[in-house]
Amino acid sequence: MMMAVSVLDSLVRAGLEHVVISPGSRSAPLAYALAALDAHGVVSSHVRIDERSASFLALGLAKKSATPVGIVTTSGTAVGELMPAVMEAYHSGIPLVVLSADRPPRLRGSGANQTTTQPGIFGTFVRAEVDLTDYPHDESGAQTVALAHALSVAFGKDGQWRDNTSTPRGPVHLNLAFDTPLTPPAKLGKILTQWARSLKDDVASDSHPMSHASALQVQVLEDIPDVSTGYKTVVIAGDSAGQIAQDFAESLALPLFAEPSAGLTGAQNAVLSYRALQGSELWKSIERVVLFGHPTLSRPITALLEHPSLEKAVYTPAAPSWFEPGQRAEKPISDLRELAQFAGSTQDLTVQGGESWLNAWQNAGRAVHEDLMDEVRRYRTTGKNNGRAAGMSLALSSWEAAANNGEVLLCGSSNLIRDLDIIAPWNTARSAGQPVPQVFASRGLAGIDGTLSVGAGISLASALNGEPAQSVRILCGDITFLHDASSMNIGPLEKKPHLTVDVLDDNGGGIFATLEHGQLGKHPDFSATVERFFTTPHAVNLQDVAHAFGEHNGITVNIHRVSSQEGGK
Ligand SMILES: Cc1ncc(C[n+]2csc(CCOP(=O)(O)OP(=O)(O)O)c2C)c(N)n1
Repeated sequence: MMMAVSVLDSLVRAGLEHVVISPGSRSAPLAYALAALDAHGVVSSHVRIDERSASFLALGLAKKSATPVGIVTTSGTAVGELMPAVMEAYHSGIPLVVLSADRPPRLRGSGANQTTTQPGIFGTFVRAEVDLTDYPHDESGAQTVALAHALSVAFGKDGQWRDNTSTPRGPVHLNLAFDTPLTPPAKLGKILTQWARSLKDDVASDSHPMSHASALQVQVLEDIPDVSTGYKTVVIAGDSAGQIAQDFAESLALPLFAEPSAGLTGAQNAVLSYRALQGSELWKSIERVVLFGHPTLSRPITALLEHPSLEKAVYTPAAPSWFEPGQRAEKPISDLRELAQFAGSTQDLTVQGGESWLNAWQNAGRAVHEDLMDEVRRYRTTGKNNGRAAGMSLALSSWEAAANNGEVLLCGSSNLIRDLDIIAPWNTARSAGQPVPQVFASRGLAGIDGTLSVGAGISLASALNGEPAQSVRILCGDITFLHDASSMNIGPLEKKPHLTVDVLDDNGGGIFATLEHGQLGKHPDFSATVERFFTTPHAVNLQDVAHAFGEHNGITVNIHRVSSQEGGK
């Protein structure tokens, strides 16, 4: 019990606000301590049966709150269930603190029930780990040091608890060995209450030096130098680039290619439907590329960033989580002034016809976007699904609903985020006056797993101390929805998220039709293989699935069916 209390105490003092827990006996000391903290409003706890759902819920909570979130599990396979979310968190730099309960060392390897090798189980996917077998009594102090290190990594701090930008943020693993008895003696109830109360006072009085967790890096553009050079430069804003990408592009009059989850709040420099301009004279005339964030959505952007004759730079204000040093072609630049010198200013640069570099791009993008909007309008009036018209139509509706209703938009992986990428109305007359919605996506590894749970986490991040849940709209395909359907199982004692899920049901993984398999699937020798092994049609009534989990779990599901008569698959 002492270890559970000590570890949670340190985490709360460091800034932990949310903990997700799944039931189990070995983790009982953590559960009882956590219950006391929850009852006194020190942390917000969330209970989920399925550890995979629990871990993606934690991922969503951490994504939105930009601070570490705890996940408590019992021993055995329960710990392994966390792997996908831990992998995603590692690659997208999201801080999670895994607290796995374990048997004491003398029982490990002995065939004891529900006992396996938990230390090191996450391999390279955690930024720090510690096996707490004797904490806080360990005489050598090594476990205390290792725990302090893991906490500092999770909270983005160095050993002196100053902001640390040299280690990437990400998940850490605390393995806690608990011996019997696993339940607190009855008299401990009062002591746990006192502890929770005093911890609440301490955290509220803000006196402890560890109480400020550094939020994930927010960069502000200040005094960009006068840049006299001019190159035909474009700025790419990949996932989690942040508003700095737009500010940078604006200050140098550069066109901006922004992915939906770039994290922009305004996008005056955005080029609509930018990827459709690949192959144009403008595209061919690009000389330099500046990258913010992690781009994953399109082959034109991948090709641009791999182009051997272009000069490329990537903005790295802190150690990035999404690539290893030396593994990318772009020059890493951490200083914005140096980056501005690299990019050059296009204020005075004109292209053929006398247009400015920026206007030429924005006009070309607008023209393509208008054509795509014609396809969307045609689909909406006739039901004819030409190409990705149905996907673009739904993506646009979800974006506009999110913008108008003040919802956060979460995009699942696969086609729809790419449809949104090409149809996003960043700065059109139609979107004038509309706020840009906050958009998230799990682009670390672009898995189709955990999407509903991540959405619930984003929604519940604000639900501290009785605050209402944030409205979140999820845009996803039918397979993505089914993959995580069991995350709609939210118990009656739990805080409810506020979710609307827009599902495009095209009866399988439509993305494969857009990849090489689509062509092969037309060949009689391969069509059955492609359908069964890639598309995976499901024959499930998705609305029934949603209903099965109950009307009162805070989730509304809208199914948008695309049948083959409409030109779908
Ligand atoms: C966890 C995981 N498993 C498998 C994949 C490979 N994959 C990518 S997209 C996709 C199909 C998604 O189908 P759906 O959600 O219906 O979206 P659509 O392709 O129709 O847009 C699959 C299986 C993945 N990205 N992640």
